[in-house]
Amino acid sequence: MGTLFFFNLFCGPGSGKGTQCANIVQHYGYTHLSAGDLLRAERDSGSENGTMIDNMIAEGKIVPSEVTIKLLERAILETDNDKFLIDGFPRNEENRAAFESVTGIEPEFVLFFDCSEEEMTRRLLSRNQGRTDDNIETIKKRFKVYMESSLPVIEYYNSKGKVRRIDATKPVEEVFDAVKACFAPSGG
Ligand code: UP5
Ligand code: MG
Repeated sequence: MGTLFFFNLFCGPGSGKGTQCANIVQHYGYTHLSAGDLLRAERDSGSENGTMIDNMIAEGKIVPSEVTIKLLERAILETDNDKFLIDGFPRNEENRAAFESVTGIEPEFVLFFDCSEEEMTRRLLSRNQGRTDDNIETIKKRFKVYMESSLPVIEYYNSKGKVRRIDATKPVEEVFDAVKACFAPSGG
């Protein structure tokens, strides 16, 4: 797959991943790969996996690795860019190990947006983009899955010194200032 530079944004639901990815794309020319957006597009395309993906998202559960990884690989191959930011993936240890063994690539670094559940809930409930998982019942399930399955991945990357933690409770512009500071040392 060649030499790719990529990093992950890996944080709770509603912490502002999508919002900051748009800023990073504009400022640094990365290609944004949102695993959630790819799964929603696959669901809406009438794919044979559509119903399964729809059910998993509505329950806040993690779609099997092979499905998500195939979509990410396809998106990586479809672009000429060699700089990627992967938003909302890997979501559990199995996702991470499978992606690394299939692609042979590891992130340069991982952005971790620290945000309280209260604030994330408030943002999700006021997003108003018609997402089937932005209701209080599913939001609670998403937090549970995040705490149980996703946080261990952050601990793994932390043990490798790859995590850059950002206070994501601040306004969008201030969060982006902190994001930019993370790019500075690596010359990104
Ligand atoms: N907002 C953003 N930043 C703000 C700020 N600093 N101050 C005030 N408001 C702010 O932001 C959410 C809302 O908050 C927006 O209205 C924004 O304006 C405002 P957004 O940037 O959209 O947050 P984001 O972190 O992207 O939230 P999202 O809901 O997309 O995160 P999730 O991780 O829940 O969603 P994702 O799309 O990644 O996954 C959805 C589901 O897909 C998962 O639950 C799972 O079922 C499935 N999935 C998999 O199975 N596998 C995968 O690998 C990925 C997803
Ligand atoms: Mg998002």
